[in-house]
Amino acid sequence: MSANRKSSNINNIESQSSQADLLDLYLENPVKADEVVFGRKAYPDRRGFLKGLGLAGMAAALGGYIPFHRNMPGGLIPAAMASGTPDLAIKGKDGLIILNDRPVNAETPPHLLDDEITPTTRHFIRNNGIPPVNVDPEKWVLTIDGLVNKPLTLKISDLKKHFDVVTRNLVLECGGNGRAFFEPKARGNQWTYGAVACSQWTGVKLADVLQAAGVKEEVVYTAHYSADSHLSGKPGKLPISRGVPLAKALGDENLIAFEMNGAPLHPMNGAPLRLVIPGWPGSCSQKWLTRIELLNQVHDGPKMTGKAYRVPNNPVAPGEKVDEKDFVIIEKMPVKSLITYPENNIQINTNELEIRGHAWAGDRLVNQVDISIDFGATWQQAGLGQPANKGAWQRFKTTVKFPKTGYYEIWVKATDDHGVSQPFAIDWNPKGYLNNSFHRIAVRVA
Ligand SMILES: Nc1nc2c(c(=O)[nH]1)N[C@H]1C(S)=C(S)[C@@H](COP(=O)(O)O)O[C@H]1N2
Ligand SMILES: [Mo]
Repeated sequence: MSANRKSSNINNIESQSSQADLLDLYLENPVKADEVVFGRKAYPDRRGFLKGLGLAGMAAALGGYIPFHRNMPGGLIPAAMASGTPDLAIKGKDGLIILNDRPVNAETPPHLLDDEITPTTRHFIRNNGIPPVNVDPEKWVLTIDGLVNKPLTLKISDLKKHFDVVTRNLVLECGGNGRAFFEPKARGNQWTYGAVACSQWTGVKLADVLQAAGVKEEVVYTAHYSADSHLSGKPGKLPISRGVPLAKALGDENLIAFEMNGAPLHPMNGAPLRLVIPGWPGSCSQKWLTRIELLNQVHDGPKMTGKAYRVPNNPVAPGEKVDEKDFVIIEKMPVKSLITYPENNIQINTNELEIRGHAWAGDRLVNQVDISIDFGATWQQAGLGQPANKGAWQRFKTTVKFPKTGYYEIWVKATDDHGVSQPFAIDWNPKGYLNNSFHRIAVRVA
């Protein structure tokens, strides 16, 4: 193929639509997308070259011809895409940083989490497998079974008809949020700060639905099942199936949700139906929910056993090997906070600056938030709001005064209602969970 023909190919592709097509294809069927873009059989060996339509599509998506396209390894996420260029945003998402394309995992930069209610466009995505496609909300069925008096099969319309519908702001945070800062490195998605959100969810209370089915005396744990498929493509193999102790499941804060911020759920956030179990690792909040089973023992589904979503039962030194039997399941998430204004690395010409953000503390309340501009030598207490409801985050706000020009770091530290504060150092664990060390941003005063 001549160079001319190549460039005319690119010109023929209307930039906007091919970006959307390519991204949609990656979201719906990454194997196929890689085949189209990188040539046949890009998976599992991830080799092959960008050519033909794939090259044209990628070039259009990136906004220009790629002179060294022959050097691009199969499956490479272009840096332009990985850095969250708005052009390449996932449909219905805005400004997320893509960490992985298969499965899709994307986090939100802290300054885009400034709203009290996180817009759907900015809610992070954490997928363990491949989301279902062509879901029909009218036909969706949720089964409640296991150790119940009366198994239930409920359509979404039944949920709306037979149960109280409630709306709540609820924090979802991935257990691995902050993993990127572990040293030695922990394997898995390298989340920095933005695998957390507080959207407004509408649905029915999990407790009401379980009570309606009649929880048998011997029940101690739930098991959650969904319609996404395993990366291997093996039929019937589940990417993830977790659960919670019955006492948590019966908490008034948990929802079976069919709306997010007043609209149907985003396809990547579990449409048409999901659990939202605030304060516990996000993995407890099964997306694309099809079934809840009640058990007389701790659930043993994928990502419940071994070291998944577990931490050592005693503190360990960074890098220390820990025996599998010494791990415990993560329950409530620890106290944490995030500066959402200003953005990291800003330069200002005044000596006063408003600082704001959110704080949250698993099943607890946040009692105090402190800010330091001198690397933790002194702290000033910030104003702190109440949560909109149980499970929502709390707004903090304060104004800091800089004594002179120069480089500063703003540090934030929250304390929960049991007097437990965020640590400065990371409590290292082998899988990189529960990093609630201080959030810091840089400010240059000119
Ligand atoms: N069915 C299903 N549910 C799931 C997951 C998944 O991969 N499949 N990921 C879990 C994890 S690990 C997290 S942190 C949250 C993330 O929710 P979000 O993608 O809507 O932000 O969903 C949880 N529910
Ligand atoms: Mo997660």
